[in-house]
Amino acid sequence: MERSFVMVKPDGVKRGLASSIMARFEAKGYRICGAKLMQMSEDLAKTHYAEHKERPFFGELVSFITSGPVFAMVLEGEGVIEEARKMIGKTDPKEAAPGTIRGDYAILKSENIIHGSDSPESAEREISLFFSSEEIIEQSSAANV
Ligand code: 3AN
Repeated sequence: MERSFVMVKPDGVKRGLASSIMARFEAKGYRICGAKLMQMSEDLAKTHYAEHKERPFFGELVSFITSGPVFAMVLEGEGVIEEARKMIGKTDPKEAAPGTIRGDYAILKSENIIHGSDSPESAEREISLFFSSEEIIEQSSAANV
């Protein structure tokens, strides 16, 4: 089953939006198979955002994403990678439609509340960067299911 990596950024966690954001994905029908509050190290931030390392805002991006705890999640369900991106909305919150997470909760591109994997390759890479295999629970094999 398809999986995606989604992360509420420090601005979202500080504003107390982590649970509301997680609730949107659960209400849609995706399973949460991993979730944790964590402080990203500078090394992890640089690896995660490696594709942006030549961009002028790279330094800002790394200091912002390490400025406080993030809430990282692994979501599972059919088509979750593309659909979670639709639920998240455009990178610039000013262009994100109302009803999307960025459209509803954010104003600035540099503080846009949430990250979501943009392809199956990034999903796989990001899940393994942030979660160990023991931290990902197959719900069908959980004791109470
Ligand atoms: P997305 O998160 O929608 O996939 P990307 O991958 O283009 O967007 O950008 C990664 C992150 O870099 C964004 N979430 C945003 O926080 C930040 N970012 C992108 N463009 C800018 C910019 N022009 N100025 C500041 N931060 C930016």
